[in-house]
Amino acid sequence: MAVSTATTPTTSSLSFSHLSFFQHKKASFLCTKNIIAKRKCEHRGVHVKCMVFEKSSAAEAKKTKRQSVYKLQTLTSWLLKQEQDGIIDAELTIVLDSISMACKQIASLVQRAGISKLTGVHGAINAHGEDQKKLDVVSNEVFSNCLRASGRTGIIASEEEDVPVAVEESYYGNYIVVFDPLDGSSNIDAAVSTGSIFGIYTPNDDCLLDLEDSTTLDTVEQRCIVNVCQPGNNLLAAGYCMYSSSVIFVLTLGNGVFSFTLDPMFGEFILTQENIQIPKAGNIYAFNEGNYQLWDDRLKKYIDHLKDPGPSGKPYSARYIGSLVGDFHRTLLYGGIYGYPRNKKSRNGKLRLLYECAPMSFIVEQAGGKGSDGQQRILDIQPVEIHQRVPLYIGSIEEVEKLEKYLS
Ligand code: AHM
Ligand code: MG
Repeated sequence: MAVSTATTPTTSSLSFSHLSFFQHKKASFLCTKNIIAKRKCEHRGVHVKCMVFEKSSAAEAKKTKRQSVYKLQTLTSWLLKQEQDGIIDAELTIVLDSISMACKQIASLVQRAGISKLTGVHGAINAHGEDQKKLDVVSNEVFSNCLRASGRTGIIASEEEDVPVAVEESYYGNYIVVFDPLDGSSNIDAAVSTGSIFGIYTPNDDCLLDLEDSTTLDTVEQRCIVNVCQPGNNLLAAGYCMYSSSVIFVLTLGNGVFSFTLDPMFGEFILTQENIQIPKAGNIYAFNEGNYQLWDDRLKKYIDHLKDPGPSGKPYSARYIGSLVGDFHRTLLYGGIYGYPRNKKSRNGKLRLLYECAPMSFIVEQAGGKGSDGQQRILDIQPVEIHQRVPLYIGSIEEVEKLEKYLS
């Protein structure tokens, strides 16, 4: 029951079902059913109280609809709900929970990198001949430790390991996790956005692979490689965690895309966006245009077209962080296209199919977008090696299709 005093008539625009009033001095009012308190309790220079009753059924409905502002859905409780609904099993829930734990730890390491002297290079070179940053190495260890401790992961394949690693038999689990523990690590020392990317598969013994040089691999490694080399179509789950002004964990289990923001007050990921849909088109493009002269002429034409103001007088906007997770996250929310093309120097571009392009393509498709290598769907590509690179064009469906037309 709400009570208002007519000497200062309420400015509420709520409609009430009954109004009654008390007259303190002689006056006359209009107070009728289903009217707005301010308008109808006309005050004619005297003190009046209007007592307002809400219709009981409407009040009940309001009560049941109203959600407590203190009710938050954590990633853990959301995962348990997915398990209850039969979307994932208990094992996968544990694997995903352990990944979120790794991300929280990496977020804290990234944020404190300067303080903990974790900036700069580690001194080693990874499987791709690239200098490993200290945080690349540490993040890989954190990710691997969390997955091992989950006891539900059989094989892990990381950007930072030469070959997939079989988790010790005592901990043997079903799931295969592929990941890039810290993508965009060249941005770390400048405290610019970075992220972790992951994909989860079940073992697939039918996966065919040309193991010509298997003489150098022991049987465990062979089993790992065969199992890990699966097309993105087989992904059960994929996600990324962005370490930026907010720490954001984005996940798909194949039934839409959900986003969770790390609440620094109590260290939990909180559900902040459900069923994210990427805009069908968007006028932002993210390419490293420093490579323009190394690109194919058809791609150059496409980029020139984006820069052409055309009849609308408005060219596309260029945004490039140089961190796939950051560039992808913006594209997912605002629309547009992200591309890492092949060029004269790197025939297959730079990004890795298994743990960068495939998980991101699974996410974008779940959000209604598209991931392509320029000719074919990324999720259809059968990997032939763990660290295989492919060109990537990803984002709004209309933008990726327009690019494919230019390249065809
Ligand atoms: P990394 O996995 O070694 O960090 O490399 C991947 C990163 C992507 O995050 C980013 O989009 C791209 O490399 C940037 O490359 P470039 O500096 O050539 O534009
Ligand atoms: Mg990477």
